[in-house]
Amino acid sequence: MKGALIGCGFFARNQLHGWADVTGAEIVAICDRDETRLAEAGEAFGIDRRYADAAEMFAAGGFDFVDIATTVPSHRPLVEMAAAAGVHVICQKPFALNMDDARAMIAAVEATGKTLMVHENFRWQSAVRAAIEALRGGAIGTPFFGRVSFRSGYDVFSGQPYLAEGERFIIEDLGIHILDIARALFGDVDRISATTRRINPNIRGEDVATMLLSHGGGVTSVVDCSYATRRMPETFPETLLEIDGTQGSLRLDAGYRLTIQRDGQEEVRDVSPPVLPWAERPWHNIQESVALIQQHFVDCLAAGRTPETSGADNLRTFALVEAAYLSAAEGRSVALSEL
Ligand code: NAD
Ligand code: 89V
Repeated sequence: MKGALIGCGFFARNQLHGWADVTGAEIVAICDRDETRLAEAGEAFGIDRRYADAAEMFAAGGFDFVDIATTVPSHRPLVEMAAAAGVHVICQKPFALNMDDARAMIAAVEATGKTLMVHENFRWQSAVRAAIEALRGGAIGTPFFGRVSFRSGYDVFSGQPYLAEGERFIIEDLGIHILDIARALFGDVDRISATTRRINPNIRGEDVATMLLSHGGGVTSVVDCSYATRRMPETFPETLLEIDGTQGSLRLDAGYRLTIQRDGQEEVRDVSPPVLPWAERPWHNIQESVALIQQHFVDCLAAGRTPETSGADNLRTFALVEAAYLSAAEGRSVALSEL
């Protein structure tokens, strides 16, 4: 399959490396309205077809899918352009500015019969995946409690300055991943309560969020996120897990250590992600998950399957983000059915 990528910024470099590793797909064209970034990416990855205007790239065609790696304000126009061009679509998270835009993008691609996947890669991190597979395989029986936790003091603003500028920050940018992991582990959510705080005075949005989720299948989970946590060792960008089930318990601790206890026995596994040749610590965890979700997309298309984080699936993660902000603003628990 041939692909085109739009947005050659901070994170797209990982996506371009990921595509170079994927079996069954290659990137043949790139687009960025910033000519310097476009030229740098083109040179670094040997891609000659370069466009400053996405409409021109779609008009020229010659690719089966588009990978949209821009920030959220451009997602809807670009996804709609892709739908009009009749290509498969991958779109970065956060998928949309609001639920209406998210629904419109899903409908636009659905009408073409093509596939839409949101690049929600955290559930593809190999350590998280090991926990998901153990849980789905019944390693601790039926889960009834979970904590999905991401607490860090890492400076994300130097690489992504826009994160300091938005009215919304941690739930929209990072919490969205952690909420998605909670969904991957425990299923869909009926209600959510959230509190938020801003600790760092140099940013606009909230940098701490604590959320309580009631999952339809009976699990209660706590999803807690912070970029204001001073801890040693610094665990960025690890998601830590603590899960109780009817037959045992599972923990994913700092340092990618997975512990499963059942029937008085304990199994401890090192589930550290590999550092791919193009990756660097501490980002290697996220970087590997980029290549894995891209391969998943290609494999799904080849097999006629729907990707795990399809647009329709991700709408339910995105709804959790909206519901969490509503809950924090109004100081009440929010039913997902309200959205
Ligand atoms: P960035 O600002 O560094 O890069 C975005 C690029 O898109 C810029 O170069 C910009 O010029 C270009 N662009 C924007 N609109 C365009 C348009 N209409 N046509 C052509 N080019 C356009 O942003 P980033 O940090 O790379 O983040 C991009 C997206 O990736 C965001 O949605 C962010 O949340 C997401 N992200 C995801 C992860 C993850 O692990 N999944 C990690 C970091 C960032
Ligand atoms: O995954 C992300 O969207 C990133 C980061 C991990 C730094 O929050 O913005």
